[in-house]
Amino acid sequence: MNIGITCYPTYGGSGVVATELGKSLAQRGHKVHFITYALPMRLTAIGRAADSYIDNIFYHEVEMSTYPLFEFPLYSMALASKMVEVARYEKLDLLHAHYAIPHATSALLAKQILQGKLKIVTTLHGTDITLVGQEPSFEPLMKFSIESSDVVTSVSEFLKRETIDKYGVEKDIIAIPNFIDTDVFRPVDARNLRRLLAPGEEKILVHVSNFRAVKRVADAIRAFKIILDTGIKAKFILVGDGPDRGECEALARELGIWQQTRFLGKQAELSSILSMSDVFLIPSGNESFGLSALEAMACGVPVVSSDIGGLPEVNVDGKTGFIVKMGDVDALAKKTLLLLTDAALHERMSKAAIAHATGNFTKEQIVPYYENAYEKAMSM
Ligand code: GMT
Repeated sequence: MNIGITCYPTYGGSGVVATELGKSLAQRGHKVHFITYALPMRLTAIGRAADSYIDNIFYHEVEMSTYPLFEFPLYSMALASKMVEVARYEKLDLLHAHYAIPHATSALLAKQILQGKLKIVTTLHGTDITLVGQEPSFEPLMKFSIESSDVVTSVSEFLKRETIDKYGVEKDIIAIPNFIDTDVFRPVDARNLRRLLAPGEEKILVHVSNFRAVKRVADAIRAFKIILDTGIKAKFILVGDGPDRGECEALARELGIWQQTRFLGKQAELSSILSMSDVFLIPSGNESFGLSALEAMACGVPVVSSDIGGLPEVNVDGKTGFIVKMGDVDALAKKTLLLLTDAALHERMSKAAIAHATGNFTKEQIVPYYENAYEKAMSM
């Protein structure tokens, strides 16, 4: 098929999923056209230009000109126009929009301009749905964008339920979980890196996110303080960047644990950092799936997560790690301590994490579900 993909090309789960999906579809023989305002992060960071499948991947930049009379950039309209151009000249079969608002909205406008000769598949990642909680006036637009798409998918059963129950959306939604590339996310020998970051043979905790308030990174830092207070020697590696990073750094200083905490910022190569770590912490207040937890599991790192959203669909409590009540910092510390102090338990959960991730969430297992969704759209 000839497929257009639109996503936010930044350091966020939805952009990662869209990019990895595009790469995988190209490997499976499809032609893939990314229609985005910048080159998707993982296309440059992990994309291997020498691979033959790169031949099937095309990038079309959405350019936004500024005009003095209009105060704000016209992103959604520039995107719809670019979608029309690419669909027309590249003869796209369908457009896959990642996010109902604003990407499916632009895609539907493009479809109307092309007089219906384009199928629209929309994937909900959660941010688009929670946005409506903050901006209730977007609700009609969100419902329209979902209900008018030919096929809609969501990244978890939780998000599917939430969209239907909470917002009364009347549409069949297909839940397709996030996936990992096991050539990239697998246990690798990271002993050198471990020696560098934990020269005193400290245990290593890790967190990866974009440091938004919803990630509750401060909970993880407070739990780390409780862990250190038991006398355990440990380091906490925090990867990523975002609005709360400054506050989190200040908190680590305030709690007197700065020397044991390392903020690494955005990192393109994650598998070594994950592979050298003992426990992955994800205490989010909202998480429709939790791709970063899945990536950690694939590298053999047990996860201690909150009980929110789609996280229990990824992390199996008592098997691949532990689940604690969102906001319960003591429980977060207690369960993490169990993994740090019981080597047999850690090994069991590490193996189970790899087995769960590779047994259920590989690109080979999941991408065909997207192909089915595309076929369903084409048959409509
Ligand atoms: O979590 C973020 O801040 C990024 C966000 C996004 O919209 O890119 O991630 C969402 O989509 C990911 C891929 O489907 C999911 O794994 C994340 O759980 C989801 N984030 C939230 O629901 C907060």
